[in-house]
Amino acid sequence: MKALTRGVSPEVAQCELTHLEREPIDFGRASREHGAYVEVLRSLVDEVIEVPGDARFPDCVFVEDTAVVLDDLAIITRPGAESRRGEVEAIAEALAPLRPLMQIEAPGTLDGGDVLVCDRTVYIGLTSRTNEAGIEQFRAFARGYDVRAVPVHGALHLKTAITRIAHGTLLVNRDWIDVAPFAGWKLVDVDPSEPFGANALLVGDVLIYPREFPRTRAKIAGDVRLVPAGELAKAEGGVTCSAILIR
Ligand code: CIR
Repeated sequence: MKALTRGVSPEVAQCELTHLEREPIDFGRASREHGAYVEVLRSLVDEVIEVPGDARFPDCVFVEDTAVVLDDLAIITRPGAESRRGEVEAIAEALAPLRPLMQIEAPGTLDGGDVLVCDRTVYIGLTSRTNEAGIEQFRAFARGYDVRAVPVHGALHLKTAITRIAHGTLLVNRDWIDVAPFAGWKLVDVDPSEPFGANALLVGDVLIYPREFPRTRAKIAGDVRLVPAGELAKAEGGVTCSAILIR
């Protein structure tokens, strides 16, 4: 497995914000945090492809939103936030040698943070960033996958509300989604004091998880690697957002 990451933009403090109030973001601290995350990833995958950060794109570290890599193709997104649309160019270039590329086009919008791939089932959040047209285009590209739209309320992305933490198990904050579409899965609820604790990154059998959510962490079994994620959380990012896994 490979992972693709992108450096923190020196302009990260000017990031998009939807549900959070703006707070100062320390570029140095955010970069150190990201460096620690990349090191953990490096210990779990064969190769980390690092695309440099870009001052033109404050949110570029959240590389997950720019592409979804499936077994036999990669779908380059059209991010819902206009300020982020230019991020896709460098990522398409990095992915071109690895997969045939498809591209979401206007009027479609889609952020990778809304796409939860579970083997051949793909759940896609309908959010302020991802619209019906984006999901329709994704479905047409992803032949052989069962693509299901999931409404999300009050969270930025589907994966703010739900992620996979093990084979057959999802971690969820039910305040933001109805869990009916996830029948058949074992569900672990976040601790109510840690609403942002549902975002975890499963790499093989190992879970990368923010060290800021100890109560939820205590509910998770298996091999968990804790990473600092507090500075980029001020930019509304979680641990899935900063990597694209290429299996
Ligand atoms: C944004 O609003 O687009 C960024 N500030 C945060 C994106 C986080 N990405 C993700 O959850 N996949």
